[in-house]
Amino acid sequence: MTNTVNQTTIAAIATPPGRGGVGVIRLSGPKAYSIAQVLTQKDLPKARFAGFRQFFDDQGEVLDEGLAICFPNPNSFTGEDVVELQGHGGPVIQNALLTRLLELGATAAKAGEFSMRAFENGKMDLVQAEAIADLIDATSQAAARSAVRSLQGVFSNKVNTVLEKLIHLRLHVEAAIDFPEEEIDFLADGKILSLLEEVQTSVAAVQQSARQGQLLREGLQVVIAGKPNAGKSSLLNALAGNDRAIVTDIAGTTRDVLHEKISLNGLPITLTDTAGLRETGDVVEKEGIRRAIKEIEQADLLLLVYDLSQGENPLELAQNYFENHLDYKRLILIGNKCDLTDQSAELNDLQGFRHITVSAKQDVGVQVLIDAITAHAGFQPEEDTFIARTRHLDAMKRTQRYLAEAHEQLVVYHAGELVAESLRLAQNALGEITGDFSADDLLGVIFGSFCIGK
Ligand SMILES: Nc1nc2c(ncn2[C@@H]2O[C@H](COP(=O)(O)OP(=O)(O)OP(=O)(O)O)[C@@H](O)[C@H]2O)c(=O)[nH]1
Ligand SMILES: [Mg+2]
Repeated sequence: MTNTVNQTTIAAIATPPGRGGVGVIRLSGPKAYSIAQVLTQKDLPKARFAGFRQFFDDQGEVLDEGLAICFPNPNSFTGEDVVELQGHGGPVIQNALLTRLLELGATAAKAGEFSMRAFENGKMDLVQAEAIADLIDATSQAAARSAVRSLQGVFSNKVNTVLEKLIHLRLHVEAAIDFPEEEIDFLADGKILSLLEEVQTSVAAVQQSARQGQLLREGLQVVIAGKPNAGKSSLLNALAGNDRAIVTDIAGTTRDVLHEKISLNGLPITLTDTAGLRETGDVVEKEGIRRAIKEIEQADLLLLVYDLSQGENPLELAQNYFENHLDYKRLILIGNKCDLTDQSAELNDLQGFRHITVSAKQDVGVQVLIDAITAHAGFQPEEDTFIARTRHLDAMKRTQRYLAEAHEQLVVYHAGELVAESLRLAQNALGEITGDFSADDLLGVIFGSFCIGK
């Protein structure tokens, strides 16, 4: 925590743009009170009490009227002096009020600047600041609930518990190095090794929960591909539960890429329908196929659909089109139109590939497929799942790598100094999650993605 003292006083409209009964403008910084006083031409209300005030322009004309509420530092969202002005929620009046505050010496807040100041002043850590953004952006109840849990510190506490263990371990290692005559004995007595392994296990456990939280936040990209008329669009409709995509018996119906955001067993999914893959001279279709291949390459999971009634070999299809594009672990083969054959809907294995027979049209086997998709993602949200981001998982991966290095240096080489250095790097990587060790550019990236007024 840097505890920087900000000299500027920032202002922003905190409520969403548009019309509403109330519009809130936030002011934060050393001049928040004096600016609000000039604006209202009156003493400010008592701390945390709402006071009715008129808001004046530079000519002494009333711009708007409403409530002013003061939050003195350090007991405010940002930790600075904060004034909230609750006027009427129209874009013109809100902008006029904001312009007036800028005239009086405030600076327009950048995206995420209020949260950044809250972080800098130790009001919350990075995970909690990110959780606010995730809560606001949550697209499902489950995502919102887990964002609240992160905001309340569930994730941060887990990280901090591991950090404490890691620091404790480092103290042991540093002590061993400080007594060179006994260093080897120290390193070999098993205590350090068992502490290290305990830290590795703890990081793995947090990693496992964070992976669930990241899935909840970022969802899974699932792409449907296959030959024309295999029933790809029908499958998208069956999974989405509505008639989103056009279905006809004409081969080559879908030409463009089509995205649909859905939730399967609580897991957010972006489902993508693509043009049927075949050799063609048609320029439009060719472009559609080029785009389809691009989607396939970026998919977390590919559903390769084929028509059971055509007696095709799906593995040939997979090889023809995806040899150079596909990691086969990301593939489920789907035999569609089982209603036209004597096959029943089922999940089985086809030469090591997951294989499911369904009827998209008759909605047979679709739930089996849904379960296979969420199982593929390893999605098993628990009661206390917290929201997490790729950034957090990356930091944990690096932590694990440094811990593994420390383990090797300890067990194989008994090299105390190297163990210590790897552990220091592990601590830095883990500390990045909550912001204990965060570079300024990382902070810029994180807070820059927030919205203004937050
Ligand atoms: N009997 C039966 N017909 C199906 C099934 N699924 C799709 N069809 C039919 O197969 C034809 C093609 O379906 P689509 O969903 O448009 O196939 P597609 O793979 O999207 O085709 P393109 O967009 O042309 O690549 C339509 O006439 C569907 O009604 C099924 O499970 N059973
Ligand atoms: Mg289609």
